[in-house]
Amino acid sequence: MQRVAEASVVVEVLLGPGDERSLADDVLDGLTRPFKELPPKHFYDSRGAELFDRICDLPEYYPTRTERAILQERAAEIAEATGAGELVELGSGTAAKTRILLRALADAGTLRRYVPIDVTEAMVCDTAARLVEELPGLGVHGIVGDFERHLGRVPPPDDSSPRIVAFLGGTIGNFPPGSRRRFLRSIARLMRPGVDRLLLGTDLVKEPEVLERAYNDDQGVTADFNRNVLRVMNRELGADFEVDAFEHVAFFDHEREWIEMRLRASRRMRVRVEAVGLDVDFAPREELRTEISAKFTPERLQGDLAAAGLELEELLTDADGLFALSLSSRRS
Ligand code: SAH
Ligand code: AVI
Repeated sequence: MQRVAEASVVVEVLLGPGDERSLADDVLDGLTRPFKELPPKHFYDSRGAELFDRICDLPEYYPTRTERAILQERAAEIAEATGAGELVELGSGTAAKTRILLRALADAGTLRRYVPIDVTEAMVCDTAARLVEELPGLGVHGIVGDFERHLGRVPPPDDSSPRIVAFLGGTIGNFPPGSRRRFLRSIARLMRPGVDRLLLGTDLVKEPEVLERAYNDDQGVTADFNRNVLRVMNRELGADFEVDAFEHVAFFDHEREWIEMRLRASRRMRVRVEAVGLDVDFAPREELRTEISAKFTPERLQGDLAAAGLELEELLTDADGLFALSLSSRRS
């Protein structure tokens, strides 16, 4: 397949000012429960995205460098096995690791289009602009949207060449188990049986000390990232959270095999969330769950994929078995 001659960038913005509604709904739902909880997508305003970038470079946070190393070693093989002309990426962020695969697909002469989807607008726009410079002839169709709501807006494949849907970084682990399988099923709907592949990054179960260190770094960057959701609510919903009055907590839940991040109130507090007319009471040491990050065994991964109508074809891991990239296809 030939690369197109002229580069093109389209960015569709599906999130607007009214979209604090989704934050408002999540706050109304999650902060009025007996055990308070918020979904992790609200970490990622531009400051949250920068903090996540810093997390990726921390010595304690092994997933990013490990996944990058697997990609560096296996990208050419993935390019050959898939022959992909299009890469759709969910939660694309800065696409730092994705570039490795995009280059391999470009080197193989098959790459035409990249479709990144992320909630952070600046990230989608910057990444799109940079990639068309770096990879002459590449078309980018960026989507600023919520992958839980907007997968239906992913453009259909524009020719018969295979598509890779990439979901990297272990972000699938941030879904609770039931919705994780439902989400995988909606990803499968983007794929043509026998043609397209899912490239999924999953963090693997390992010694709890290694896992807990990755979410409790010495510099406190993860703590700052965790507290960022309070800043987002203050700005977007006129809330008056006292950010420093909440302590970062991250621990491995051995039974569920996931890392759980929480924010613990240092004392009794009443917080006003003006935009939704809500007063939220925190008891001393009361915790608000902000993220789960599930860790996988190959069996759990295979089970989740199978439940979504996907068939695991290849499991690529590093020598220490820290992280896995898998290639799956949709069952016909
Ligand atoms: N894929 C990158 C980034 C992972 S961080 C990597 O592997 O390093 C998770 C990314 O998903 C962030 O860029 C965040 O903005 C995005 N994200 C989180 N929830 C999202 C949602 N519901 N819809 C779209 N993007 C989301
Ligand atoms: C994006 N996601 C896979 C990260 C994780 O490890 O679950 C988010 C993160 N939370 C704390 N550190 C990094």
